[in-house]
Amino acid sequence: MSKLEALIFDVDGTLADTEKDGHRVAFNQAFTEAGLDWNWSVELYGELLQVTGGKERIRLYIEKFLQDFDAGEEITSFAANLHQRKTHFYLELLQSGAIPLRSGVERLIREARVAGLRLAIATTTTPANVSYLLTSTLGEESIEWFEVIAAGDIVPAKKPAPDIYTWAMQQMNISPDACLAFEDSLNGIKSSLAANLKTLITVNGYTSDDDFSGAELVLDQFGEPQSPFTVLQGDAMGHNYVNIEMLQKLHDRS
Ligand code: XBP
Ligand code: MG
Repeated sequence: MSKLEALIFDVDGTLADTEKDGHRVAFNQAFTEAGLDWNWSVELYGELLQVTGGKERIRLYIEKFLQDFDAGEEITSFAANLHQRKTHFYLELLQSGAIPLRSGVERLIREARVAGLRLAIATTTTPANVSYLLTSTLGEESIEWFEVIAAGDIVPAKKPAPDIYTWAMQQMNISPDACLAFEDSLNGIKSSLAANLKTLITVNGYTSDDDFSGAELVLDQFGEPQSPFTVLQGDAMGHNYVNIEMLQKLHDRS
């Protein structure tokens, strides 16, 4: 059994609760700016989250709900242009500090650095969204803390395909059994398990009913010493907030 060497984090829903009050709001701002009478409610957005990738989500919406929609141009370029404006609005939200990191995330990242663990990111979201989230919450230098930031269109197939995790590990020249993955959704765990990664889940409002079979542990949050997590599935081995000692035990247990 390899020693735990690296932590690979998903972004949306894991590092921060970005979907309901972040991405969804930015999509609606882009629709309004484009003069479209589209509005993705919290509920509808939850349905559209079945597909990863913002451009892909726009296309799903059109194909599923607006079959006779005439974009006036090729749908792929229409979706890409609309998505670019959505990203502009999302980055504004991040810069405003509207989207904080989830409970325990900053503490765990800092503890991992002290412990000498390698850090990486494997996400479907647009690369700029990652750097803006990190710098707006952890400061400018935090981007350097992550050896690899694997994001968005860098791979041909997005989650639930394993590509983004496999690509990140190739860049790090590391094998899955020396890593742990952190995810929040069914698409996410399908991706990390297909990449042969032990996976710790923290659920959120959109994913609490997802099937996390195969996860090492399912929690409501990483937690803090004064605000413990709730175990939803698996054995936390007597711990009540996620720290490096717990992760090493999780990694080493068969
Ligand atoms: C979540 C996604 C992303 C975001 C929106 O990514 O599926 O598409 O919802 O970001 P992950 P973009 O959970 O893998 O971090 O609009 O930039 O795609
Ligand atoms: Mg996610």
